[in-house]
Amino acid sequence: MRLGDKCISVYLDKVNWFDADRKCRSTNANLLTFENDVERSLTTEYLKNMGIISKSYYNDSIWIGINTLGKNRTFVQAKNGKNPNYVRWCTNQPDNDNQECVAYADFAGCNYGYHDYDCTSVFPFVCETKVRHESNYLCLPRNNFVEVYHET
Ligand SMILES: [Ca+2]
Repeated sequence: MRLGDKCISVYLDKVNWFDADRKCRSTNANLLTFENDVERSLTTEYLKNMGIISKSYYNDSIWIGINTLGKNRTFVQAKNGKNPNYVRWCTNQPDNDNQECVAYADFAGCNYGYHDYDCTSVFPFVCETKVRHESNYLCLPRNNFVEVYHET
């Protein structure tokens, strides 16, 4: 069974939220947002194996495609302005009116969740696209995307 239905591409260079969002859009993708807890767990394990977001520390984060820019503390998906389907905040997050972008980390004992953070800070990031069922290749271009799914 396929879970997540997504292709992801991991960028290790640390950039601010705006540059991460721009880079994903330039490849016809979007910054990562989790649709459910299974997808979150699978992706987290993959990223930990790559050696990112493996430390229990707010600064070992990746960017998430959710922000509250111009939204007066309502957090919406950057790709469509809609409320996220799934949100998992870390303890006591979001906590700061000056922090308008969302990052993901093993932060303050939350065992991986979202926290609001300064958009101009720099983190690695992950772009996502839908799996292309109409193609022989589920994730194109093959050198940019890996297929994230789970066989049962
Ligand atoms: Ca915060």
